[in-house]
Amino acid sequence: MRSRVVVKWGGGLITEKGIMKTVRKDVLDSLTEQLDRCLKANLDIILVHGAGSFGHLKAKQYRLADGRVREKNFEGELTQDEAIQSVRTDMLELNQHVLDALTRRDISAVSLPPHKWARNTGPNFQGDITMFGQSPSGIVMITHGDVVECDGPHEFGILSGDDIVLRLSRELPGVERLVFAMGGVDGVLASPPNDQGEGTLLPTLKKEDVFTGEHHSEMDVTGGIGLKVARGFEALDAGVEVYLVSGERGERVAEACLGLEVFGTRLTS
Ligand code: IP8
Repeated sequence: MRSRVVVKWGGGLITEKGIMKTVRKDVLDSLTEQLDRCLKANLDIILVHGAGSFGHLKAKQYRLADGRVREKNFEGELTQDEAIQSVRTDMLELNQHVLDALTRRDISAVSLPPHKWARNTGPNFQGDITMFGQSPSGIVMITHGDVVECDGPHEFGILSGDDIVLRLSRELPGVERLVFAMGGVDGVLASPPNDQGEGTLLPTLKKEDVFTGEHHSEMDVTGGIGLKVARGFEALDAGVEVYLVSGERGERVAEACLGLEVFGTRLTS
């Protein structure tokens, strides 16, 4: 069986997080070049991307992570139903930027947006993820964080790409590694960055270790680095190697995917 790697391109990496719907094309091109290197080394890649400024800002404004809000106690012109459609459309637009970057390097991909195949949020969401294991080799299967329908009174919610990567890593056959490519950090830090923006990188992280992670809850509707680490340890427990690396420097994402020595954080048990 060919080796399979699940990669998450963070939304804060591929978009300008605070500026509505702004894609970082140079970053996308670099990540795609690295993905190409992995494909040429015969890895099967399953790619999941986050939302960044194509999802979190509007989801936050219209309280989409809280599900149906009966009174209209948010600022904005849209109803929640219109906001759901709008965020889904914006996510398809971001996904198209990802597909375009792959096309520029002649990489074939199939994209399956969660609102078409998944229900409920969190790691126990429902949906047929076996589809992601069925592509012919060399074709990259892609999905992303999204607004999905939910059972019960919430009616809808936000399914994070971090929950999706866990399920893919755990349930698809042959997944050797899970790699989180992040923006603004080299990995998991022991303490917050200083005035020069430098923090102490933890090359390895055990469950009981203390780490720091900025979570911009004023603009993020999902869990930041804490969620990645939590889902990462669950994947590790299932026998998958887990790395958190910078997606902005060198070829660290490719190195992590290929199992080479890499500057970043590796989860250990
Ligand atoms: O950035 C969030 O996905 P994530 C999805 O992978 C939306 O956590 C629509 C905000």
